[in-house]
Amino acid sequence: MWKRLLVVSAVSAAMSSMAMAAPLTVGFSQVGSESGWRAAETSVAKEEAAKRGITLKIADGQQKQENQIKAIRSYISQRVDYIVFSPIVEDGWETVLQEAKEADIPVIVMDRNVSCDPSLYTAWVGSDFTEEGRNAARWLEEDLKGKKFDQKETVHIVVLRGTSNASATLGRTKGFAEIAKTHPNWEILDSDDADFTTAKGREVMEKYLQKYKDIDVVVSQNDDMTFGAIEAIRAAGKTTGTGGDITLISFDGTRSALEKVKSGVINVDIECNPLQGTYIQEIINRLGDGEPVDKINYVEEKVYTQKNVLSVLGDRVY
Ligand code: GYE
Repeated sequence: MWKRLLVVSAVSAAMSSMAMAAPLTVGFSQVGSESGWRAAETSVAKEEAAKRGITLKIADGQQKQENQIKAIRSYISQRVDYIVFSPIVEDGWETVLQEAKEADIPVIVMDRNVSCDPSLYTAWVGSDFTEEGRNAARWLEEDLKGKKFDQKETVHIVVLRGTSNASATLGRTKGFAEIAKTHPNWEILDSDDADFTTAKGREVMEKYLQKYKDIDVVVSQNDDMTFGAIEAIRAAGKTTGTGGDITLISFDGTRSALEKVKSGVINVDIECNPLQGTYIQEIINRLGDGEPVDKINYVEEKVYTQKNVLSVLGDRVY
């Protein structure tokens, strides 16, 4: 009898340690694959998961909120351990996040923000997009100092915005506008959503070049749109960057854009850090150990110009 009991408890101890060692499953609902930045974010998430033996399920939302909602629902029914998602837009997530909460699955929001009640998710990791917008304007303030635009002449600006209602778009627009408003000679001629893609960036820029004779500054809210804008500007016979006809401000800081900062084609790139996978891993570890986590987690970011770009290009992985 005692022997049997011992065997049974040894077996159940082994089973529970096996259960404890069972790999975590994380369901990741990604926005899509619109940009180089997005590709980097996805590959970092994969690398981090692989390093730690996490089973990572990825669903590509293909730029549609309804696809992301479907993916989150399917992760809930699969009973994954954690749900991570990068929301295409800020609004409209209440119902599905309530469902995840009722199923007791922690949700970590990544990169862009959601506007709903924060009790519906466990933590958010991403960028301070408004500060990124301010940084772009601060750089422009400095750059214009001592030039003909300083105080007097009008600076004609166009803005290529990202996806409509995405927090990256909203924040960068707001931060830049906040500072632009304080300069009576900065005139924002136009701004349109160009969806964070090269094709749209080119299309909107072509339209602006036909519509406005004098464009002094282009603020392009990601590198991919910037590449499209460069093509359109060159096709119109103009130059960009250091000493060029049009000053080019970009966001993201992907390797291919930083190469263009180095060669002077892009004046400045406001970094947006896509390495959130590393931060999320930390959060998952803490939650697993029953430790508290911060609700809001900002990633670190810098501003790159020709002066400091070499310091980062060497070991840039994305
Ligand atoms: O800037 C852009 C992308 O949400 C921060 O989305 C992200 C933005 C990034 O596709 O390139």
